[in-house]
Amino acid sequence: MQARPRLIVATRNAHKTAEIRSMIGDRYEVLDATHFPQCPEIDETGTTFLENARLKALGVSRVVEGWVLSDDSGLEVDALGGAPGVWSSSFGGEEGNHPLNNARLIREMAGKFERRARFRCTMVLARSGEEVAHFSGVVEGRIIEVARGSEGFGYDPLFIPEGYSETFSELGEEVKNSLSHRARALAQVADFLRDLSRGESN
Ligand code: ITT
Repeated sequence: MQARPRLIVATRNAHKTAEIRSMIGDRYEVLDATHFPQCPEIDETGTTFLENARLKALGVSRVVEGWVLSDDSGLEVDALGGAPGVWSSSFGGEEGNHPLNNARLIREMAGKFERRARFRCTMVLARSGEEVAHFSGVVEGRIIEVARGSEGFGYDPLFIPEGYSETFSELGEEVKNSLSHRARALAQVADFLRDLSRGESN
């Protein structure tokens, strides 16, 4: 079997890496920033998903060889004017603390009739410190009042995708990875890389 090309995900979020690996791990050897001690901590100082995705992809691709893919993602809730959005990871007051984030979301949504929300994911593909392309994916849905389910991560126990009656956490990995914001962005990345490698071999 031919060796799979390496795709380095510019993240330290093990859940993101696991989802990306489960979606394209048959075609790419998926590694992340935790495999490369030279990867810097990247301050996400942007005010859009694209700005932050660029900071992460370029920061890592300056110090690691090969294809680097970043993922900046978050939840936009209509009744909260699009919050937590770019600040999804620290909504509860502490970076990456999912229980605190979910507790704040439940509090802020208490008694609200308008429950529409969406997950958004922006990915930047980079190489040698240069952006090559960017992609984005969205999944529409709604926020429920009490967390349900045990799979996934982040806001998954509070989010029901459109067309379903269970949360991402209840639906589980296979269903989530067939329709999520991340799956939709990643499908475009995979098409882009496939077209590129076909072009190179012609
Ligand atoms: P990296 O920056 O290292 O990639 P991170 O978790 O800080 O990891 P982001 O800055 O992109 O990543 O923040 C994403 C946050 O949005 C994440 O912490 C969750 O709170 C939420 N989120 C993103 N995708 C999600 C998903 O598929 N399911 C549930 N919550 C998600």
